[in-house]
Amino acid sequence: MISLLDYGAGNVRSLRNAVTRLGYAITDIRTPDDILGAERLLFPGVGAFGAAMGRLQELGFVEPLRQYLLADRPFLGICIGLQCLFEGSDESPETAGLGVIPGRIGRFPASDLSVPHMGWNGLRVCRESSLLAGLERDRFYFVHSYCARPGADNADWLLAETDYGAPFVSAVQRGEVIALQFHPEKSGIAGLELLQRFLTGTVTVAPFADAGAPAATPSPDHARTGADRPPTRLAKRVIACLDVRSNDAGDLVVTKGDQYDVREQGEVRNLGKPVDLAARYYREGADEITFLNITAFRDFPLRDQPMLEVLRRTSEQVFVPLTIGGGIRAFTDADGRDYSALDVADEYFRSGADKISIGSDAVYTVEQVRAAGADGTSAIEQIARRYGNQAVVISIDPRRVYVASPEDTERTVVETTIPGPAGERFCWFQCTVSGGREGRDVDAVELASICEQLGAGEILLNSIDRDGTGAGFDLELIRAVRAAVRIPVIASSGAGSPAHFVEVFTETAADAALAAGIFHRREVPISGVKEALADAGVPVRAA
Ligand code: 1PR
Repeated sequence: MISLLDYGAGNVRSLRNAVTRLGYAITDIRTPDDILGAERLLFPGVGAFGAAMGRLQELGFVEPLRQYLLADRPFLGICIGLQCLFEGSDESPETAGLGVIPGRIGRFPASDLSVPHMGWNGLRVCRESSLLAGLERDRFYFVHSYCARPGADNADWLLAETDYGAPFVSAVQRGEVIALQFHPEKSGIAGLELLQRFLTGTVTVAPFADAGAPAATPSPDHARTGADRPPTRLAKRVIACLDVRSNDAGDLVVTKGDQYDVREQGEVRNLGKPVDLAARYYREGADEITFLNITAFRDFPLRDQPMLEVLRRTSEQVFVPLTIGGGIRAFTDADGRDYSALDVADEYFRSGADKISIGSDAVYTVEQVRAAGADGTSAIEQIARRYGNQAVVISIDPRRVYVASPEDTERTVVETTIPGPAGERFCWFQCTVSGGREGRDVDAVELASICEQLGAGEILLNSIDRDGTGAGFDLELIRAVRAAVRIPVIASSGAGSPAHFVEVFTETAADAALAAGIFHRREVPISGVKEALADAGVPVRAA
């Protein structure tokens, strides 16, 4: 029997789906006694450290959980579920952790690395464990801004470490108690394999004393047999994007526009069925899948049951991160009932999304913040507070506006190598709303920067000029936005060949690249993109 400690603070549907897919039934922990009665306990932490520990306190779970752990009973903690095992965290300094592992969790320091650490990274396994045997070369999906560092005080727990700047603790194990900083339920086949090993209860680990470096080395590296292996590297992500809408016959289809015009001879282009295509991209090695409900700006997404059903069915068979965008905003329905953007996001998360993406509403929010400051009520702030920053993606739909001189506008201007129609050498990137139909007086650089301050965790950077053209990504746009934020940036729009992916990763600091048309039309397989990247020395997760 598998017991799930879902303390109701966020989205654990992905983990439920993964466990169910592996053929196990889940029982939910509802009372403190359920913890002590559990046979195998899964603790998927979501949200912030303080919120997670606070919730455990409220529910009376802290003491039984400590007892369970100290009795060396089967336990798998994930992400915050690892961090809570420590004494405390700089994320919520006033809140005590479970204190089973000595030491504190700290934030990734300021550097030129994006934070959150988001995406697929490797493990340096520090001791023999059947949990990770044969998986040492795989990459796993991480998303976190805080981490534990390996040191003498946690050496007897350290199972694997990962590099992002300095090494951090990516897995711990002592006896039956295991915790992972990464998400096995979002880590494709390797992640499912690891989860299966825990669920079947066959995991053994070499004791601390067996694993050490020669006893003559009295350093904190004592147990770190992996410390001499090459550093791990965060892979650049390749994302498949599915723009979804109803066609004129009312069927939900994947479509793709040319500069956002999805009609061909009057008809909405139909490039396939959303669930089937997403499953295909998962099998072919996409690192993430993104759905954009592209007409949700005019229809109320909670009415769009087929779209929610697409998400549910996809999340049951796709075990990499799933993002959904479209229509996340406050809404009043025909009966006068009010819904907040958070209500819409809640439903998307409940249906299987790991992240949501906000387009038009982010532009209106930035206009308001510019005029009156932030007041904590925007969709970005509300959703980040409940689900964590990493769950909030901002989708920007900019279009170039050329100016003769930077003085001609108050917006952020770049000098461009692609002159405008009248030979202009400067441009700014104007944000649009409603699927590119309306331009606003906000530029992409300012938008990204303000959204980061409000709590967004990632930027999905489209380009209406390049969308569907196959002419390559807009490198000038990507550089300008990338330089303004520390959160990850996904380059989107214009991919026409594997060389374009190589270009965007070697000539900008984009963290991920997203494409639609070339994958839908089977012009290039995802594996072809990854091979080209690997040949160019760009770190990628093998397809
Ligand atoms: O404004 O919060 O309701 O969100 C609407 C979302 O739908 C936004 O994320 C917006 O980007 C998207 N959207 C709206 N209309 C369109 C359209 O095409 N008519 N799709 C649209 C934008 C952008 C990418 C695309 C890449 C790669 N699609 O996702 O797939 O440009 O394409 P390519 O590789 O073929 O060049 P809200």
